[in-house]
Amino acid sequence: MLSSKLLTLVLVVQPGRVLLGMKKRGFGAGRWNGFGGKVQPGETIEEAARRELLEESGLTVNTLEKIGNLKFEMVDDKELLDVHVFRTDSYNGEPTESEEMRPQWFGWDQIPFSQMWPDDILWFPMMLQKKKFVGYFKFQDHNVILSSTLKEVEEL
Ligand code: 8OG
Repeated sequence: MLSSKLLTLVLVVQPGRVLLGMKKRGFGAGRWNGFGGKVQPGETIEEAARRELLEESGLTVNTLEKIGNLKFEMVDDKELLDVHVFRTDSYNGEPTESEEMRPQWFGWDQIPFSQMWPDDILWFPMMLQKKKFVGYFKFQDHNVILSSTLKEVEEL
């Protein structure tokens, strides 16, 4: 049986552009991604999403929309990553570099998928179209997707 670890991921979207951060250290370093991390004991998933967004980008938000749920299995790792993905279309503050992330805006047609997690190219189009999705990806070496399922859903 795999135990699972709860994580969050927040995408800040504006008309025609999306904010990504270059992960400077730790898991996923060297990749562009949304903002997020582990849910701490005593926190709700949404509280964790807001905390990580603020810590990593300097932004606060009024509303976060649940947009996706992605599960990742890494070969030889007994822990399943259960990533709760949120989208927000408005924010407060200015994107600010943190120890963990260097934020940058990208046009919807200039998203740097070759420098992102390999699954992102599959679900970003749904996220940008505000379609909800659930996915499961089995990874080898953080780079290769061995098997996957991804589908649009009505509710999360
Ligand atoms: O706390 P830490 O930085 O290690 O959290 C990992 C972050 O990476 C968290 O926001 C969830 C996110 N993440 C994965 N896998 C993937 C993935 O395949 N694609 C994207 N876009 N984010 C991922 O853990």
